[in-house]
Amino acid sequence: MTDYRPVPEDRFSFGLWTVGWRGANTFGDPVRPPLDPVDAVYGLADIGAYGVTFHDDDLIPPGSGAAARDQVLARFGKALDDTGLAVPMVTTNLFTHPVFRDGGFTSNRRDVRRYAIRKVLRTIDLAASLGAATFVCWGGQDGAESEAGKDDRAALDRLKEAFDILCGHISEQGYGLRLAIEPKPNEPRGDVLLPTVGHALAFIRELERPDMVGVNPEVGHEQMAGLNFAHGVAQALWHGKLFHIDLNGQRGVKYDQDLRFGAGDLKEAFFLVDLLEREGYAGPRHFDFKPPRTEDMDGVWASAAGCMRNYLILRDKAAAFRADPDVAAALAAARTAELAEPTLAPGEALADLRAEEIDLDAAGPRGYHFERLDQLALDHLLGVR
Ligand code: GLT
Ligand code: MN
Ligand code: MN
Repeated sequence: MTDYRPVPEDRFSFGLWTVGWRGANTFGDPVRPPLDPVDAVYGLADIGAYGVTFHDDDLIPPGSGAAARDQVLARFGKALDDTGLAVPMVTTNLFTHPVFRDGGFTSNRRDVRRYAIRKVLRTIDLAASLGAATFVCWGGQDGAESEAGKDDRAALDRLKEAFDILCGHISEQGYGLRLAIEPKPNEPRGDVLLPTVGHALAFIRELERPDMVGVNPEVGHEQMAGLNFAHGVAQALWHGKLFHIDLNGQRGVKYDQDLRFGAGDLKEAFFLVDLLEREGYAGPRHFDFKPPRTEDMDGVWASAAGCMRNYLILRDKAAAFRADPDVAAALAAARTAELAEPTLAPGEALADLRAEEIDLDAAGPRGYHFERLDQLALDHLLGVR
């Protein structure tokens, strides 16, 4: 029996804004003191994470001059060297400052859009200098409360323009960076552009460099829209577009809860881990959660450790499920492998298909035996097998 201690090979990473979240919400003031990014790095290394991620403003206080910026980067770089923590992903804050009240890339105001692109270009250069492989773009303020003031088609044109500019810059500079769009259906805007994984995947195909852009789906964001997260991730994998992932917990269709991973829909978390591990997803397992306001700093670190622990437990459970001979028999009874067989045999003519007969009276009553299989999954998850 393992003690579920994470090791760097597990590739667990956390945003500075997660353990550093001070707990301010719409109705309540901050409940925790600021966390120095350097202390966050040491703390994350202590609990067994391999990587740390951040928004430009999480690390470099907005308005810092060149000297202050250099000093921050030097201190942060030393903490990375001391701990061996990597920076696998970086992103830009295009949502906190009042100037982004109507979004960044799709603000109706052109000067704001130009500022947003400048801010991202600068952060991309920083990301490349730290060796990040992925640059996440979450356009939380890119949306609307009403159709009256926003021309959605023009907004999509501007969004495409921004991504084309960013990809142009990355390839011109020869950076080894790829962009990952993070969809979200609403919050902070009434409705956000590119609300789901499916919308983002369709948008990417319209870009000049679709090969450079993928998705960064977040568990809670798809579930806020009532969607099945594992299905969304499976489709992103099918398109070769799962560039990064935000793991957390959400209970149902409501505000973005950002619970620790596993503390939401546990069964969907089980099948998600099963999918990521079986598909050989090689990217970071990135936690984007908010330690609840009830917690002091001890609770914050307990919550972060819980994200990783739950992933490791689910990884174990999923592996045991796949290795169980009863599961193999139930999978065979459910004919899951038959779905991998092309419906037409290679070279088969449509005439053969047309000529075939099915005995509907015999075929109609056949059961698929999915319930037995699903119960075996629950037995494993609940620890009785
Ligand atoms: C913000 C948001 C997250 C995004 C972050 C990246 S910022 O906390 O709620 O889902 O991943 O910009
Ligand atoms: Mn979220
Ligand atoms: Mn996220």
